[in-house]
Amino acid sequence: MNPVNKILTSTDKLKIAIQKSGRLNEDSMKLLKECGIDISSGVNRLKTEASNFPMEVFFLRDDDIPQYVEDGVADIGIVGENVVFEKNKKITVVEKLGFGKCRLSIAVGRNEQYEDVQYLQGKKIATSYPVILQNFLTDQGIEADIHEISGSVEIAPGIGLAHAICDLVSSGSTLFMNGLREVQTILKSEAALVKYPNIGVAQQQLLEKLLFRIQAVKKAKNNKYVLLNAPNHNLDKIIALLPGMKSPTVLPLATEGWSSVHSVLNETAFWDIIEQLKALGAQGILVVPIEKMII
Ligand code: PRT
Ligand code: ZN
Repeated sequence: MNPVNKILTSTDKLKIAIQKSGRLNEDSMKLLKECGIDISSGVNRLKTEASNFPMEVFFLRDDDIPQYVEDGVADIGIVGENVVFEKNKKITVVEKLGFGKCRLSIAVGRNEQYEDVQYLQGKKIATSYPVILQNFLTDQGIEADIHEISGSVEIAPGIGLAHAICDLVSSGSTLFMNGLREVQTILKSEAALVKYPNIGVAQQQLLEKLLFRIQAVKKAKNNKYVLLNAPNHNLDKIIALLPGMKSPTVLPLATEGWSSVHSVLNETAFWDIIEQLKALGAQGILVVPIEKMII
C-alpha cells in the first residue's frame, strides 16, 4: 500500500480540488483547517497555496471535480458521492468525510397512488442524475422516460413536465413545499475524498499525511472525553463501562472512598452509558469535546 519512500522536495505539492462555492465549500475548507492546513479563502480566486503544507488548492464547480481528478490536473478532490457516481470517471474514493449528507430519491405528487417501483413503468421522470437513475431503473427492470434537467427539478410534476422526479433530498422541505412525496431512496451520499489513480509517489506520500490527519479529526468528532467521580465500591463496574483508548485513568479523590475516572466515549453509545454510570452512583460527570484523536 505504501509507496516507495521518496525524499520530498520543496517542489512536490499535493493538488486538491474543492468546490468554489456551494454546500461543500465551507465544510471542505473547515476540514483542511482542522487538519492544521492554512489556506486563505480568497473570493473569486481559482487557485491558492497552503502556507504550512505542500498543497495547492483549486476552487471549481463540483461537477467539474471528477474530470480534473481523472485527468490528474488535481491529485485529489472533495466532492459528493452523488457526483462521483453520476460522472462515472476513473477516480477512486479514498475516504468518506461525514459532511454533505443527503440522499438521491424518487418523489411523486403527494396524492399519487404509489405502491412500489412498478408505478414508474412507462412514466416520465425528471432528474439531474440520469446515469444513476438509469442504472437503478435497469436493475429494477423498469422502462421509463428520463427527462434530464439541470435545476429546479422539483417543479417538473407541477408544470406537467414529468410524473415523478429523482433529486437530492436532505431535510425534505423542498419536496414538501412543492407538494411532492419521497417514495424511494436510490442512493445515500456524503462528501468524499477522491484521488487520481496514477497519483505520483510524492503526492501519495502527502496524501497519506493528509489522510492521517483527516482520520484523527473524524475520530475526535465521534468521541467525547468524560471525567467523573466514582464510588470505589462500584469502581470495577464503572471501569468496565469505559474502555477508553487503552483503559481509563483512575485517580484517588481527596474524599475517602471516591475516585476520579477519565476516559473516552464513543458518540453512538454515549447516552446509554451515561445512564448506566449514573445508576452505578457516578457523580459530577463532565463531557468535553476532543479536538484531535490519534490512537
Ligand atoms: O455551483 P456548483 O455546481 O459547484 O454547485 P451545485 O449547485 O451543483 O451544488 P450544491 O452546492 O447545491 O451541492 C453540492 C453537493 O452538496 C451536492 O452534490 C451533494 O453532494 C451535497 N448536498 C447535500 C446537497 C444537498 N444536501 C441538498 N439538499 N445538494 C443539493 N441539495 C438540494 C437539492 O438538490 C434540493 O434542491 O437541496 C434541495 C433539497 O433540500 P431539502 O433540505 O429541502 O431536502
Ligand atoms: Zn454542481
